[in-house]
Amino acid sequence: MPNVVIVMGSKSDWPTMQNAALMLEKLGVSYTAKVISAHRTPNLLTDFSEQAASQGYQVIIGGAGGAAHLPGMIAAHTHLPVFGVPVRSSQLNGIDSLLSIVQMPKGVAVGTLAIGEAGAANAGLLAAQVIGLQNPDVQQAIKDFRAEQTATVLAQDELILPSL
Ligand code: RP5
Repeated sequence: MPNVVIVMGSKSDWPTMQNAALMLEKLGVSYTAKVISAHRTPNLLTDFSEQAASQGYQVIIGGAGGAAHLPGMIAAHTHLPVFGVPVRSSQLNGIDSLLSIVQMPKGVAVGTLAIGEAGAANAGLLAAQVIGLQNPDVQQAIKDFRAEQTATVLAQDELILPSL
């Protein structure tokens, strides 16, 4: 069974959530992705969440837009860590998604990321960091990614300010 499962409320969330998948791939973390809706398929959501740990998943990433109760409802049914990604909505630009994911009442935790693509990529990164605690190869891949990112930024600086 893959280590990480990416759950999204609709196929329309995939252009955002694929950024989590790309990050997991880059860091060598096995994952799968599913469409499960908190309000359109509530029974499936309950079954999935209750069985996620016994299925072998270690981290769940939940992405949804609008009244985005998906990550919170998953977290209510499992002890696994859940990271929530607010998907940008057409009406309120994702502010509704952010507030409904981030503002969890005390006692059930969802680690909420930024709205949109950056949040999805960082959810993949954070999930990899959790997996990396027990997996030296993933941990090394994260260190390499960070070093590469730093080198890229330093190179940009040299490009912009050659004479300083
Ligand atoms: C949520 O409603 C989904 O997560 C999606 O972001 C939003 C709109 O879904 P569609 O109407 O595009 O299927 O359930």
